[in-house]
Amino acid sequence: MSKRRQPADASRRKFLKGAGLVGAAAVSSPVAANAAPAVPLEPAKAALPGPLQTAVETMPPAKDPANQTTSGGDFMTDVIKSLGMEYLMINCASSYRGLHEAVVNHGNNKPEIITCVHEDIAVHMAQGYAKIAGKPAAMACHGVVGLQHAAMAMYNAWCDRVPLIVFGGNIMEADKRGPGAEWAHSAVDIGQLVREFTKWDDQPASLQHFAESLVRAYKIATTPPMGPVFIALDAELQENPIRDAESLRIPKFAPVVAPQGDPGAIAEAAKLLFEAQNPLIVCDRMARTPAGMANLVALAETLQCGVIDNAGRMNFPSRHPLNQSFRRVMIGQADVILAIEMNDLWGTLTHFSDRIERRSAPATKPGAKVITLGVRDLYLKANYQDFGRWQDVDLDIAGDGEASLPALTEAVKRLIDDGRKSAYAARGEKLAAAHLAMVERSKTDATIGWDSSPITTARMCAEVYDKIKGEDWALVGTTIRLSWPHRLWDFNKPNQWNGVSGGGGVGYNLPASLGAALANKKTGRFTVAFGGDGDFMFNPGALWTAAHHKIPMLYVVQNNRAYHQEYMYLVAMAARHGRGVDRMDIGTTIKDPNVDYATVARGMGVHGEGPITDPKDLAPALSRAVAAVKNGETAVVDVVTDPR
Ligand SMILES: Cc1ncc(C[n+]2csc(CCOP(=O)(O)OP(=O)(O)O)c2C)c(N)n1
Ligand SMILES: [Mg+2]
Repeated sequence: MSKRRQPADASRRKFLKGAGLVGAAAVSSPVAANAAPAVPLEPAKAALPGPLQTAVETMPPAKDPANQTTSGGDFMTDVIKSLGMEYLMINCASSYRGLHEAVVNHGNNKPEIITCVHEDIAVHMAQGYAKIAGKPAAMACHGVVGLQHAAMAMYNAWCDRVPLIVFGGNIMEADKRGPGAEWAHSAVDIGQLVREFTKWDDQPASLQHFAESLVRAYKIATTPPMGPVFIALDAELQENPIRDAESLRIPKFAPVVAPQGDPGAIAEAAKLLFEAQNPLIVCDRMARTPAGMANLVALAETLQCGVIDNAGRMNFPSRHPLNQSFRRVMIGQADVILAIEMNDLWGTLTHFSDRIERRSAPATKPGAKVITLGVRDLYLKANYQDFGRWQDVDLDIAGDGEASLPALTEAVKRLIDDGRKSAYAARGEKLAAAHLAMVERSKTDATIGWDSSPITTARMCAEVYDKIKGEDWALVGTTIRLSWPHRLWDFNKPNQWNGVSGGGGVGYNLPASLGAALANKKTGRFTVAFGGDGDFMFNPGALWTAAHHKIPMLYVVQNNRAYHQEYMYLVAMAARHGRGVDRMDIGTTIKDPNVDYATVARGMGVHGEGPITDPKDLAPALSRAVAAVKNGETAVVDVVTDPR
C-alpha cells in the first residue's frame, strides 16, 4: 500500500473536519486498499460542510468505473477531427473534462490542445489563427463563467466576421449536477449569453445531435459572412459511455461555394465603372483566400483606377501604383465608387468630427454613384450596432466580393476598346505618380524627430522593417492608428497582413497575433506584430502560451505608457469644455510605476528586450530579438515611444 493511501490519523481527521478546512472527499478518500472504490467525487470542490460529508460516507460503492471503455467525448473528438480542425484552444475546466480527456487519450492530442491562461486569450488566438489559416480553430470554455470571459473576444470575432467554433461545458440535467459550483456554472440556455454575437448556437441532447450540430455549425461559421458559432457540451453526454455506437454517423461536410453577384447586376456595375471618369474602389474585409488580392489587382489594373484599402484583410499590395489608401481626397473626386466588402461604408464616405459637437457631412461629390458588392448585410442582428450607419447606394450587389470579382473584371474587359484603353493608361499613369509622391512623403514624414527619445513610432516601424524585410514576413497586429507599416513597408503577398480586432475590444493584439503566429509556424513565415502597452496589460499571460507551445513571434510593444487614445479624447473633452488639460493623465496613463515589459516577458519564459528609450539601441535589440524568433522563440521588444 502506498504512503499516499494510508488511512489518516483519526484524531487529525476529526480536527480537520471540525475546522471545516478540507472538502468531504479529501477527508474520506484515503480508504483501505481492499475496500470497494469510493465514488470518485472531486476533491475539495464544493467544500460544503456537514450534509455532504454524511452523504459521501453513506454512499454505496459505485460500479467499477474502469468498465467504461468508451466515452461520448471520444465520438465528439472524432467529429471535430473529421472537420480538419487542428487546434483546440482551452482554459481547462471540469464542465468539459470528458471532451478534454477524450481529445488527449482517444484523439492522441488531436486536435492539439493549446493551453491558454484566460478564455479571452483562447478566443483571440483562434481569431488570429483563422485569419491566416483560412479555417476555424476550436475553443472550449467552462460553463457560464468561462463563456463570460470568452464573450468579449467572441464579439471582436463577430464584428471581424471571423469563423470560430466555441464549445462551452454545461450540465443540462439538474439531478446530475454536483453540489456547489456545478450549479453556479450551469445554465438552462447557456448559448443565450453570446447569442447576439454568434451566427448560430445549439445545445445537443444526444451524440448524433452533437455530430449534426457541429457539422452544421462549422458550415454556418465558414459561409460568408463568416462568424463565431457556439455549441454547448452537456457533461453527461461527454462523460458517459457511447450507448448507440452502431447508429452513430459523422455527417459529411461539403463547404458552401461562396455566392457570386447576379450576372445582370455585375454587368450593370461593369458599365458604370467603364463609363466613369474617376472610378474608385474602396474595400475592407475582402480577401478571404490568397486569390482575393490577385482578383482585386486584376480589376484595378483593368480599369486603371485607384484603390483605397481600409485594410481589414490583405487586399491590395501597398506599393502597387494604383494604391491610393493614404489619399482619401480621392473619395471626393470619384464619380463612381465600387465598395467591396466594406465594414463601415458610411464612415468611409463621410467626414465626421466629434471635437466640438458630433457633426458629419458627405465626403463624396454630389451625384457620385455608389455600388456595393459584398455579403456584409446578408446576416445582421438587432442589438449590437456594429452594422454602422445607413448609407445611400445606387446599386447593391449581394455576393462574396472575392468570388464575384473575376466576373466583374471580365465584364469590364468586354466593354473596353482600344480608344478607352489609352485613356485608362493615362489615368493609371497619373495615379502611379500620385502614389509615388505619397510614398516619398511618407518617407520624409518618417524622418521627423528621427533621433528623439522617446522614440518616434515612425522610426520604430522603419527599424523593425529593416530587420525583417529579408524574411518571408507577415505583420499580424498593429496598435490603434499605427499606419507607418502600411505607409512604409512593401506588402505584396497574400497573408502578409490580417486586419485588426473587428470590435475594437482592447486585449486583442497580443493573443490574436500569437494565434496568427501559430498558423504561420507551419509555413515558416516570420510573424511580426506591434501592440500597445495598454493592450499588453489585458493579456500578458498569452506569452506563457507562446513559450509553452514554442510559437515564434516578434512582438514589439509600442510603449507610450498610456491609454493614449483615451488620453487624447480626454484632452479634447477638456478643451471643448474650456477647462485645463494638465490633469488629463489621471486614469489614462500606465506609469508610476512604469511597467518593465521585457522583464514580464522573461518571467513568462520568452525573450525580452528593453525598455528601449534611445533610438540607437533599437537596431541591436531587434537583431537579438529576430535571432531569438528564428530560433523558435517569441521575443518581446519594449520600445518607449512618443505618443503618436
Ligand atoms: C475592452 C476595452 N476596454 C477599453 C477600451 C477603450 N480603449 C480604446 S483605445 C484604449 C487604449 C489602449 O491602449 P494602448 O493599447 O496602449 O494603445 P494607445 O492608445 O496607447 O496607442 C482603450 C483603453 C476598449 N476599446 N476596449
Ligand atoms: Mg499605450
